[in-house]
Amino acid sequence: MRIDIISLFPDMFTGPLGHSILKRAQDNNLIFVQVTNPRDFTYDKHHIVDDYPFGGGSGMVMKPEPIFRAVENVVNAANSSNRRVVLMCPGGQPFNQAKARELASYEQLVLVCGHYEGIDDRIRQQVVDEAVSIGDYVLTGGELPAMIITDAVARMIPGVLGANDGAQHDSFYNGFLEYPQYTRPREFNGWEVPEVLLSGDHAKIETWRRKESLRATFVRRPDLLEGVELSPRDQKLLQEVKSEQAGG
Ligand code: 4GY
Repeated sequence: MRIDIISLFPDMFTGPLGHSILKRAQDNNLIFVQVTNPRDFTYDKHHIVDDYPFGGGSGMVMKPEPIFRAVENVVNAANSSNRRVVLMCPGGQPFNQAKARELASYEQLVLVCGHYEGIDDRIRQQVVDEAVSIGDYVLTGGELPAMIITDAVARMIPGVLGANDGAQHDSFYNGFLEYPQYTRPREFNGWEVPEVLLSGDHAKIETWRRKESLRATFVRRPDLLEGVELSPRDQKLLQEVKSEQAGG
């Protein structure tokens, strides 16, 4: 997969893209990520990328031509019709795990980062396929959202998390929160690891994990259980959780 980020501040991305799993994924050619600066697509002497808003008002608006040319350039470079041009915008579709999976299915993603008071709306109308929001708050630019989307999308690509593909085991992959994890030592400060995890009984461990996944969801994010069709086994486990939570 190829991810093109259109941003006036390419240096902001060197940290997140240059470390850990995203770095390894790029080194292994599982993803190709490139940041393109619209300022490199200005032809005037001062490389102007923003201007005053028509109709008046405070702040500056990003001019359409540099963004248009930057997108055109990366679209031509990828030469794939299987692409999505996505605008980072608080008014967009909510970004969640389902959206990450959807975006991971494209050969090319073009993430457009606005800055200042926003971008000329003709870009949104004519160039952008969809706007996406990472949450109901306003940031100073689309750069942090683009990093978040790159991260969440990249880890859906087979091989990015390693050989034993972890994304399938995620909380949210099956719609519930993750069960608790433990590692050595077995006892720390007098705090013990749950006995069942040391039992070696894999069926018992699987049932415990499923139940604790349901418990975490019921306690912390009950909204995720609304309108969900549970298997008979999950219904039984959730009933146990509910009586235990009521009692303790
Ligand atoms: N929230 N989700 C967001 C954002 C900043 C428009 C220029 C968000 O995705 N993007 O806050 N983006 C933009 C907002 C003006 C800065």
